[in-house]
Amino acid sequence: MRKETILTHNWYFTKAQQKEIPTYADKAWKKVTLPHTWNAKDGQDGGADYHRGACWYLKELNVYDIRIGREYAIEFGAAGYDAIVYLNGMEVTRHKGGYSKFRANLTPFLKKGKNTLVVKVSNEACDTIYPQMADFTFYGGLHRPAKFIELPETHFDEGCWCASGVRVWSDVKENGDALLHLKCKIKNPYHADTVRYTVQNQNGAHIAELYTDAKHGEITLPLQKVHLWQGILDPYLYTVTAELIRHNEILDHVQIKHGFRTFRVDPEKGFFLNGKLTPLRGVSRHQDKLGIGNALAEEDHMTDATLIREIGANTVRLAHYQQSEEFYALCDAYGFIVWAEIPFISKMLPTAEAHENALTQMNELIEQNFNHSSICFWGISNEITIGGDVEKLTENLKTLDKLVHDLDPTRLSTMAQVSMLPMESEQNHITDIVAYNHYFGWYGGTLTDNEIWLDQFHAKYPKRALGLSEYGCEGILTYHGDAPKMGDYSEEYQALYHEHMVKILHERPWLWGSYVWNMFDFGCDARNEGGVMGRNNKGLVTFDRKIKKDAFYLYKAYWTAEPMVHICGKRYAKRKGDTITVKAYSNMPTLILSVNGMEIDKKSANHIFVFENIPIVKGTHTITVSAGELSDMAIFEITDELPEHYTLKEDPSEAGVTNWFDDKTAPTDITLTFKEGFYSVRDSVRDILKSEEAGTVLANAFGSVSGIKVKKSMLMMLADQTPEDILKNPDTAKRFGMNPDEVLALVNGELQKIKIQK
Ligand code: GCB
Repeated sequence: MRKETILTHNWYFTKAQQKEIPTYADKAWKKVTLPHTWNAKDGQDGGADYHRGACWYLKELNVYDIRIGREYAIEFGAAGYDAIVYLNGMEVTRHKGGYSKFRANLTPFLKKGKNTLVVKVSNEACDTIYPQMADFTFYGGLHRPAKFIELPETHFDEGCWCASGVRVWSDVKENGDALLHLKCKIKNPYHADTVRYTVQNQNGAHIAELYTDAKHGEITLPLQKVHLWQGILDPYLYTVTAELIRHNEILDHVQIKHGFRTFRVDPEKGFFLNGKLTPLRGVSRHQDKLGIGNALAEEDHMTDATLIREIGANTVRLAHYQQSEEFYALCDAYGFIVWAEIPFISKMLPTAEAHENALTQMNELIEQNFNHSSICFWGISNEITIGGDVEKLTENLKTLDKLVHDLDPTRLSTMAQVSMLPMESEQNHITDIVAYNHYFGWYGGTLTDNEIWLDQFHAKYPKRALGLSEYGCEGILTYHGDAPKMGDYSEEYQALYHEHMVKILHERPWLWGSYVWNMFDFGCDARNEGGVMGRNNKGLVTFDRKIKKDAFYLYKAYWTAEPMVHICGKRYAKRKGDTITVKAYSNMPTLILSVNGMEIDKKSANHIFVFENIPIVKGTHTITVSAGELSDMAIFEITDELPEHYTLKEDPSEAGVTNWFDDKTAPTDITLTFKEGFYSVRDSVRDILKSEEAGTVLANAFGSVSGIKVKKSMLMMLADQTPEDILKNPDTAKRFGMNPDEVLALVNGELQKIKIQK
């Protein structure tokens, strides 16, 4: 039988560069436990300056019993991003990609007694691994668990993509009968080896037992009236056990959970689960957490899944990369329909090697997660046209899409488009279904632009299934007010934004899916927004998972049936004036408002209850909102002045404009000049931002081509790019009647007037 040992303790770590493969850890090395990242702190504190480089891990492996014929391997849940594994000074394997599982076969290098395992892991910027550029921290390290595995000579074969060796899928007929397909791959089978598959229902009751020869490995089991996996309503899972048998002995075994379900997407009607229209309404999850980065413990995954269950989401987009296998398993168990994706995001690299990396990551994502019944969609890219519709992009996307279908004919491919990609773009016809990221009402535009855009697309392409892959708005718990407005970062505006969105999405069941960006605040060391460094604050829950923002309860009211009521604005604890407005979210039809125990008002509403003009005097008051036994309470203090910190004071020069090119004419000469000592489009954004003036040029230019107000503080996200890279986008340049070369020459001309600041 296979044996697995989790290797958590007694790892040694150093950032110091090594001239040779280290053979021991001296005092300079620090003892760490896995999962581990070296960016837990500096990847979240702002400044776009977290440590990106090669670091080293070392661990002694004591192996006393090495048996001929057995295979010994080490498996890493993930290593961010480029890892080379050495055993006793010899290179065993190299793995490129920061989020997928991989194995190193140690057998040829392993000796009896003490062995030294060394892993060099690097998150240094490089041009062969995705992601290249994105709004999140690229945490370096062995950030998922590692296992030492001992396998019999003949075993279920994980192949080169580290799959489980057994595939389980099913066809469910309308009458509830099903065909369960079982397929395995065996390494080194003998001719008489057999495989036994057994199936148990969720209660552990035995359902079936069947055998096939190991060389063939494939068999189909007809089952009558299966208990369906019904998403969050009833995520019923069967267990399939595959055992490899030789003579009278079980050599190896693998266990897999399986949910019987069917799904389809109808462009005109929406998403169907088991034949029933089930509009997918949910959230996206970034995995990282305050203080620990992406080095999550099992209970961290559990906390996230439990919060997602609490809010009532029936779908999760696991963005923007492969997440840990524990989390996909939790999605199976909790019934979330999953969109899983690879980090082919924002910027495509033109080289064959980089494309190979995208394909590798897709192979790994699918092979490693094929058996998770919760997954319905494979995402091939996110906002990939930001970097321009560069040569080979369409071709590469098509190869990725083909790979998805070759590897998995049972699921749909999708991609998340950037807002400014024109509806007419041919990129919208590559995957089976498509979705857009829109931030109307946050980065620009108005709230109603959301439904206008969605309805226009749907009217124009009624046969193209459309989803909203991202929408969201920053909400920082410090800022409050009665007149929230776009861009004020207040908890109230975030709530208002989502009130609009939840309603319009509810009214459009034909949208196959929608995903709040994001369930949790997350780390992006380059950000500096709303007075908070290093973080994207669009979460419905804080980065530490400790506080649920008001918008969380809005969705809970819409999406869950268990009676709940929530008073908004508890953190807006000091109020001014002789009347107040109390807002509550609830899934009850009628609520009663009481002030200091006295019933004041009664209202019936649809999830959002606004009690206006409630007379109040100075002092502290207890506000209660109730429905029968159910109630929530808040304390508000009425004062003469509101605390200053309720309003964010931002430097107005921070925000760029979106019409910078309007009064400019295209230059006749598009040759780029590079006067020494002056900025140009070939300097990095990081360098350009050192000058106030040059930073403003950049914010204005980027804001104008993207159509959203781009703040200087947000530009650090592009720190290592040059304006030349970014401004190549032909779609956007057209808006000003120019071509990308003219846009570039214009911006370059402006930058060339500004002296470089040291
Ligand atoms: C997007 C990106 C996502 C960002 C988000 C934002 O469109 O896909 O990675 O974090 O916008 O918050 O700006």
